[in-house]
Amino acid sequence: MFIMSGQGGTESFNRAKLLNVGYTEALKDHDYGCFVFSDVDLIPMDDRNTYACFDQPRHLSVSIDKFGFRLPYYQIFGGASSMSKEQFLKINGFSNNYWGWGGEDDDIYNSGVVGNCRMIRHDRDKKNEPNPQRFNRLAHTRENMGKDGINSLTYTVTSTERLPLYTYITVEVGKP
Ligand code: BGN
Repeated sequence: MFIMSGQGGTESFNRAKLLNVGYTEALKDHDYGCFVFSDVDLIPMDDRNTYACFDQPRHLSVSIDKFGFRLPYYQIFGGASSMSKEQFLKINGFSNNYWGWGGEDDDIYNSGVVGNCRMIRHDRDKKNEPNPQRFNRLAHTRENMGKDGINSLTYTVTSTERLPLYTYITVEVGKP
């Protein structure tokens, strides 16, 4: 199943929370065992980059045109990644506390091989300014991950559209 979770309201963007919502909502339809988390602006260029789950969490978008088809830094885990249900629950999902741009993906990271992607060019959205607190939050991932994630996720679904190729849910995720 393909879920697109979009943030409603006018508060700061929270990418990681939307990914947690996608995971939670998908499980209401079926007991899925594998989850692929992808930004909407990323188009895979090579279908040998299998969007599936592996024995470890996998970073799928390892080579993006915007970054000259190279990893911008070794630990990057943003863009597109896959995790089994078991792997995801082991780390309690994504943190719910990264508001605005940056850092939420560094909270969990790993790497892969044939991940060429085109990134759709766009300006930074309003309410997604670089989050000045991300450096501090990142220093405390291990202390917080047990209580900040899937087990503390709160949100309200405001609309669900079942379209032919994907389900589009709009969700209120609260504010910082
Ligand atoms: C990094 C961001 C990531 C983002 C990549 C690629 C941070 C944390 C700073 C300690 N990380 O710099 O979130 O995916 O750039 O754009 O800002």
